[in-house]
Amino acid sequence: NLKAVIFDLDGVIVFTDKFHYQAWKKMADEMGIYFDEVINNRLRGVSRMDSLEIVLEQYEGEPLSQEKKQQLADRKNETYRELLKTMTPADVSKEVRDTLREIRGRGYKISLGSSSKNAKFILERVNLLSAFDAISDGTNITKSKPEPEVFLKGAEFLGEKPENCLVVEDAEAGIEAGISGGMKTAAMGDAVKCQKADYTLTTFADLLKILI
Ligand code: B16
Ligand code: MG
Repeated sequence: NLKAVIFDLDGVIVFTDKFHYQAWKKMADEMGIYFDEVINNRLRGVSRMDSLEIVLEQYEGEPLSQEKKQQLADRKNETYRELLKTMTPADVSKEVRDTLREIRGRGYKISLGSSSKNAKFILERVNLLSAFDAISDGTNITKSKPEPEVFLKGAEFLGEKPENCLVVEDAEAGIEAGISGGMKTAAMGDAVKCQKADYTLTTFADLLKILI
């Protein structure tokens, strides 16, 4: 008895991982820290400050103060936001737009469930804010995925019980968050290989086979 769908943003609706990569890479290069695509993959669904800690695993200098870490995270975010400004509605596929509209047309409510503090900015850039009935993102949580907080808030904002919600995720941490929140889960992209989700999506439109 699914009644609502909670979508992750990066890796599901839009693909901003390349911008995260470029922004972290710039910060890492400036600090003389090794950074590559494999490390970038570990940042999927992880909050900004937790991501920084992963990037700093390769740092060989003196321990950094909390203030310095905040500066590094802010610097990365400035670069990232500059890159986000290049996004337009063309960065969301017709498949995603049509599927979201169809899901709503079938009577399901739709929430975002993203770790990002830039989620609204991104949805505005790609003109998709109105496709969502609620937004739960990095600005309304204290614990990041795999903690279920971001999805529980999404369900609460929609007025739905967690067990009636389907979480759509591309990160293993996100699937774990959905499971521990008592929700049904659907995996896309990178999250498919962990084999923990209730459903596997080959394409975004596959959702229409689950949400009948
Ligand atoms: P920000 P999601 C996540 O978005 C990204 O996958 C992750 O790489 C990023 O560190 C996190 O948002 C925080 O983003 O720095 O913009 O607050 O997949 O949960 O939509
Ligand atoms: Mg994601």
